[in-house]
Amino acid sequence: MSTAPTTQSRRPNIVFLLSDDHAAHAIGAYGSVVNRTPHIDAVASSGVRLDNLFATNSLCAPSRATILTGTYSHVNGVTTLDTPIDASQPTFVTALREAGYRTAFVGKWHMGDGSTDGVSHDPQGFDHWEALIDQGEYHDPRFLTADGLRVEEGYATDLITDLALRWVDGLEGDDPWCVLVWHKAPHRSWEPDDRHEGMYAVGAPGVDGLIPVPATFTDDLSGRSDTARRAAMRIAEHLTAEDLKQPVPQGLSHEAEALWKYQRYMEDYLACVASVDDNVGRVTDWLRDRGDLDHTVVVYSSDQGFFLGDHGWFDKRFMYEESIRMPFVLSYPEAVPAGAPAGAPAGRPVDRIVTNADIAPTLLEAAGVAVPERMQGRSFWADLTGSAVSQGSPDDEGFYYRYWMHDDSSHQVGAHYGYRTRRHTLIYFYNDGLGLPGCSDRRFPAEWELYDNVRDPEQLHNVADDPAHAEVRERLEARMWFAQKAVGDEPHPEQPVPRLVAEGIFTG
Ligand SMILES: [Ca+2]
Repeated sequence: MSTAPTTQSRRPNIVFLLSDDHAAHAIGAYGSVVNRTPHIDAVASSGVRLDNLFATNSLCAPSRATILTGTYSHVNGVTTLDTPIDASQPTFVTALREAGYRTAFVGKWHMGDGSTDGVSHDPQGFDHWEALIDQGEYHDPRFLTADGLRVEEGYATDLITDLALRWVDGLEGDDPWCVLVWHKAPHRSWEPDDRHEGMYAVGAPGVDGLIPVPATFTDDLSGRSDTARRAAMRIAEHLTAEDLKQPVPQGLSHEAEALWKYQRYMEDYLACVASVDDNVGRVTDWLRDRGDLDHTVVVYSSDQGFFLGDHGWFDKRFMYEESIRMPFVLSYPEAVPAGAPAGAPAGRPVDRIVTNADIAPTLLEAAGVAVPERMQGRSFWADLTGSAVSQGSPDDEGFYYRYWMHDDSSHQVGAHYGYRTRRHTLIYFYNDGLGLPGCSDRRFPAEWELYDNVRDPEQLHNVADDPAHAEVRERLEARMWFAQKAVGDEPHPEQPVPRLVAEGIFTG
């Protein structure tokens, strides 16, 4: 083996593993009490674990578009599931390619295919791409490529890994490469492969009880907005026969039936995760065998979080913690020091607030490639290498969020935007689809929510109208106003101008 080159002389390869709807609280490194993910944990253990990385719009296609382009939904145009991407936009991948990287995409794209009015939605900027169509299939999936559509026999998570590794193995020469390995799992309808199906069911090897139920499972949402209560994401009421795959036992009480459905849902979800985890292990083993592990940036993340029975829900969309927090672990031994504190879950924790818009500039900085002007996110690479100089107080950190897909027919979550700091989450439900594709045309009254995430980490107490929080709410309304403006978005026309802004007391 030759002498290890320095990071200055050799640019890292990049393997970006992204899954779909994998909540951080179903990963060992994040302290999961419901499952085990030894291979994802191993990536964290040899590097870092981001504890406050948030989706700016907690939905599949929008998050993917933000991850690729480093821009917010209103800039990249992918606001809902029915607004396919203009794939000619610059992305971190096109920038890598222009800088000499070989690039490939394999797996779930989900930002449209074909073209509309001359705008192409198929992957661009990749030397090679093989993309599932729309949501894709778990079993014997169809892949769209530059040569057309074909069916691959097998299980999507295994196949996506196979195809990605095959592409890299076929490369010649020393130029660095970047491959996006974007899984369909563990997205609804949670279809495990034969190897993992039933592994969390009572009676399976090593399983001695039911999957633990989250503390907020029976949350009745009292004190919260009507918007929260309208959402059609209750495990007890809204999982379908296709989701559950088994007939609901007769004669159960409402409470027992909810618990039965929770168990059913989680058994399949976690079995899908187990397959993803195995495949993360396949990738890291393969890198190690090639002698590439030390100079490859390995990222494991998910397009958003997910409710795993939290507040009685499945799915995501809402600007609540379980939905917006994205898992993100990264290893790159040549430049990113490892070292979890003793007794802590795996991975050196990085707790600065960052978002999915920051991922693209971060990966570009890791590769030593200039960040295109258009990107709105900011690199957090220095936090990963440990060279970050503290900028301001953590109390000054915050990020702007917006969920656009108002009242879609299956989930019925109202459109909202908000601002989250370390301490608080402020949400304004404007409840208007604004005529966007995928939204209903029903309107509902605007509503506010405010949570103290330190005193109330489970977000059970909406204090938006609590006089004791009036001052903090006014300040947060003003900060949100300017954060929205800073990224070039606009408030809903019916939102009142915050008093501190209107009176010129807070000027951003
Ligand atoms: Ca998703």
